[in-house]
Amino acid sequence: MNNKIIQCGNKPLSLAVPQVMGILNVTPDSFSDGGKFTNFEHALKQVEQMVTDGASIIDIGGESTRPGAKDVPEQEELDRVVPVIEAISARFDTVISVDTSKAQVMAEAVRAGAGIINDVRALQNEGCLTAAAQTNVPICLMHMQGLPRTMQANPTYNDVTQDIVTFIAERIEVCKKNGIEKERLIVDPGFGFGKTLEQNYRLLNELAQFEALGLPLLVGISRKSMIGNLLNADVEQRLAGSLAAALISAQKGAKIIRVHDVKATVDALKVLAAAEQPELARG
Ligand code: 9MG
Repeated sequence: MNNKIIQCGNKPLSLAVPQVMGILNVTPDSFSDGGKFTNFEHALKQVEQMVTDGASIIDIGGESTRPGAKDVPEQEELDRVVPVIEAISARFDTVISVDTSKAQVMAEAVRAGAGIINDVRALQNEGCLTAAAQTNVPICLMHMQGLPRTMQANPTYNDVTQDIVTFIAERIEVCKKNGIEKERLIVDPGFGFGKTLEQNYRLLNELAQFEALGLPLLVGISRKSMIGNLLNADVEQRLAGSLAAALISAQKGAKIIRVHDVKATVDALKVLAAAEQPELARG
């Protein structure tokens, strides 16, 4: 059920083996690469590198979701992401994902060529269910407790993994009632979004429980505080921890891994694949 091909607009994407989603933030304030790719040409170069390195999806965000991030007005977000999506769509044969929680941005981004909607608010904002239903692309429903500005204040759960599985199961039902078939959905526990360090690692340990939802699982841990705080490492020193988390996620069933360091992650996943199926190992 989870090893399927998903249709991302006009591009099929096989999830038979875990796919790497490269991150392209077109924001001046993102936590890990903040501001580096706001320049248009620089953004396209970064996409070219990520595609060459083996990313099969590029996730473009125009509003930072890091803890404490400020809201961005709709027109500003549109101005940041739509031209970049149009340019990538014209130049590269890659699946484009739009990281947004705004209905109008979802609609315009898909029109411009996005093949996945990645919503960290799981379509809870006004108009998003309708906007997403009117497209034909897959939608990633991510869990977040609270809002980016305050979410790390005091996250509380009865059972972190089961509470999140239940939340996502409820969102799947809401989607179905609003005309979004289950087959179009991808699920994501939302590492770092309203979770303590211990809750994040419990969730990682128990990731296989998301299989019960019967949908592809997306995981984003790359360079996050759950790596930095555990290792006492600055953002630029989090590669080894991020790779370990990517491999654990893949072993526990993740089909899409959202990362900054595409080449290193692709290499690590190739080693995992060879160890899992030595008969397929080739030089
Ligand atoms: C936009 N964004 C930042 N972190 C993320 C994560 O873990 N998952 C998804 N789907 N999107 C994310």
